[in-house]
Amino acid sequence: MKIVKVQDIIGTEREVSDKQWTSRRLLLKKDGMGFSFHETIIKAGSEHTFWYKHHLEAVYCVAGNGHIKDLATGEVHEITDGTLYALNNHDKHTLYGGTEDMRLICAFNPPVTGQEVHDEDGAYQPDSNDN
Ligand code: 9YT
Repeated sequence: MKIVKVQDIIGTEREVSDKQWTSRRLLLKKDGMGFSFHETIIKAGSEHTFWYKHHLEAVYCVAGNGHIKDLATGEVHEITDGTLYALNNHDKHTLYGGTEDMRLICAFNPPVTGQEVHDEDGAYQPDSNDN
């Protein structure tokens, strides 16, 4: 059994940030669960376009608020504590931080290795070492 405390991840290589978001990778591919598990903080008022072409992602909001826009349809959905969105079609989307920082719990399939960076499309490349 593994026990992971987010406070032990802060400031390590499992915490990745830019000015407007921070993500803490509680579980990565190397943890052997078949998915990765993250806590992502989206800053109030910020805007992010992501397109996980090679991953499926489920995201559950536990605090704060914001919106998500499906860039294929233009539909916008409110996100508050208790909302989950599932990018079951690798949906390209824009996330908008609301009036308070949004705290999101995310799972990725296949799992993120921790080495990925967002490319110009907001995607992470697939893991090339899939063994
Ligand atoms: C909200 C969201 O899509 N989070 C994804 C995880 C984050 N970009 C990371 O840990 O790489």
